[in-house]
Amino acid sequence: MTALTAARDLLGTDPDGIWSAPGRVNLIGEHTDYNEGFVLPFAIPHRTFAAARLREDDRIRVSSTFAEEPVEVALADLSALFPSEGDLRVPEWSAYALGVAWALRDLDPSAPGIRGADIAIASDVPVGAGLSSSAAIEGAVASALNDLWNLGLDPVALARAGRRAENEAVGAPTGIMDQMASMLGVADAATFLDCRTLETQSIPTGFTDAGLELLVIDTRVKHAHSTGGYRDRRDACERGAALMGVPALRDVTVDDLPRAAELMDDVTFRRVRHIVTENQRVLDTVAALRSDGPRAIGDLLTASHASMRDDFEISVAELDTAVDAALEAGALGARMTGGGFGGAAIALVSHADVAAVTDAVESAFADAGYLAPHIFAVAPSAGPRRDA
Ligand code: GAF
Repeated sequence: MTALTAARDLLGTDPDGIWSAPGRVNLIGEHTDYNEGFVLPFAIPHRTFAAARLREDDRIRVSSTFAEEPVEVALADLSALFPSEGDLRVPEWSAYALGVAWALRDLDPSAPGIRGADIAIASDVPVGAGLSSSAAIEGAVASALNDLWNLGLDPVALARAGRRAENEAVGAPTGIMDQMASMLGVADAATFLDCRTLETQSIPTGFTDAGLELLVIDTRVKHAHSTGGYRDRRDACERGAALMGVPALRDVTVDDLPRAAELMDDVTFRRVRHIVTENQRVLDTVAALRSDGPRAIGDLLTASHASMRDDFEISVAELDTAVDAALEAGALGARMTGGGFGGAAIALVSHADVAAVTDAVESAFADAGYLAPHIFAVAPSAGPRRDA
């Protein structure tokens, strides 16, 4: 059964519509988003579907194929469920959806189109793999409510609502990359996003014409951004920016690094150095894609991984094994993608080398006694849409 059919079946009655939004991979630019820097993600073919139907009352009810029980609450009571009022009092999956409903309603609680709704969610985005299954839920629900409530919001406003859900409803201190990547996805192009201005440019990746595949290697080590490591890195970045006397690390350049080294302890300095050099690598990757094509970006991807492994220290042994094995078997470049502490790596591979790289990674995982990884190719794909 497809995820679209599963969402429709789960709703139980005829939906007013079915909407979907994609997950994402990040080609390069990790942890730069909340430092007001640059990122280059793209939407993937895996999608989350929301089948929805307006109700006569003011209650919102969300159900999902990954949970046994639906969650139902009055629209006006939504904020009482979230961490700003204490602990999260609903299952995390539902807080992504309910948080979006809360954030959209909060823009104008008296908007005439706002009513209760039943929303059923099903997804084929792997969960906990660093592919933004949460942003896909937020994008699908935001798209559904934007239409059903006649809000007329643009994709950036919907992405902002998704980020508010993540930060304030779920309590994960994330940036806005994932929501923007999902909401602004286009086929065959990555989204070059300036996280300070939220300006975007579509950058064609040219993978197919260059005979390349982008492989995702899901290590199956689950990660979660509402837990300590992500927040700790964010705190270190804020400390580094304060010591440099700038509003955000976006304002620090590679030339400023010697001064940074004098101003801060070694750990904070290495966190700062990752952000500063990663921002530069994003700019270099965009320039290389434009002038020389995707075969020219491999070394930048691999350098990004080294920086996350050694300076930002967010990799894990499984991710390093995936990257090393892929490179040894001929990948042009490889890196972990997403927030780290588990999740997935990506590898840029010539079409002819896909089987060899896949075999090499699978063997390395088996030799190390790790769970067998899930390995699949992804191509840049379209953003949200109404499917029915
Ligand atoms: C997670 C977060 F949700 C993003 O905002 C971003 O910080 C990413 O980790 C790291 O680049 O996906």
